[in-house]
Amino acid sequence: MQGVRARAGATAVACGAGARASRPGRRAATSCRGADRHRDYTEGVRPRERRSGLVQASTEIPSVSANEGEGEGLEARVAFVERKTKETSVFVKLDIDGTGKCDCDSGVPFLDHMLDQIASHGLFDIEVKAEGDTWIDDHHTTEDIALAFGQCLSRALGTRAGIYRFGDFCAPLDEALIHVVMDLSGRPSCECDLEIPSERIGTFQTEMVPHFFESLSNTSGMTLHIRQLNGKNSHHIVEATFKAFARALRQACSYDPRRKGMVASSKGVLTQQ
Ligand SMILES: [Mn+2]
Repeated sequence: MQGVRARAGATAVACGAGARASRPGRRAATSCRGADRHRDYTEGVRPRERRSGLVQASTEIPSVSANEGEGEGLEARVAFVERKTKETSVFVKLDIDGTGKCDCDSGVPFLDHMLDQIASHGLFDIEVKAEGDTWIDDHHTTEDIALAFGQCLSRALGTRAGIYRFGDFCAPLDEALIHVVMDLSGRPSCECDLEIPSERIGTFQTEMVPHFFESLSNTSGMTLHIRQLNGKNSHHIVEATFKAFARALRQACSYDPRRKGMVASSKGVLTQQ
């Protein structure tokens, strides 16, 4: 059987909104708003959900004082995005500091199973409702959910001040062993090196796995490396990839108490302004 060797570089997304990445420079204009300290280390968080304007990305630079009193002026790291094109209608909501709840009805059953892995192992709350042109195939729906998820992540992270920024996790699933390394650098880049033996898992085309991650990387401003260290079973390989991604993302998003709310960058910014 012909293996799918997917080495994903930057791929221009097919159509639509201005918030999508453009090919040159592989940089997406994502927005950054709001505060960003981890709820676990604070009290009195004031939840506020940010609504995405899908087309315009805000260039507003938040004025967040890292030394504000603990629990004052902080916001929940929650965002949602609604995205409509002629191909799909997608709603994605993400709470970074969630409890692992997944309420996903993407119309692509295997993708729901994988989103459940992200929520469960990343301890994120994820809601996805999508209606897409799945009578053609799962491509547009999978891609657009990934784009919206990346946008949600970027918005929920705000300035990215105080977070660890880097994440690194290696997840086994039986014989499969997948290593995921990421940097929430603001720089979209995805190297996905998976050898998935079968072309489909159920009805899901396995070539959509690297495409999912490169789309997510583009709109979230994430540098992402995925390496398959071992694996024979396609379901195991893909599921271990999503588990490792979830744990690495949880690590990268977590608040580093030693950072004291400062941005983990010698340059001073982690956003794409
Ligand atoms: Mn499974």
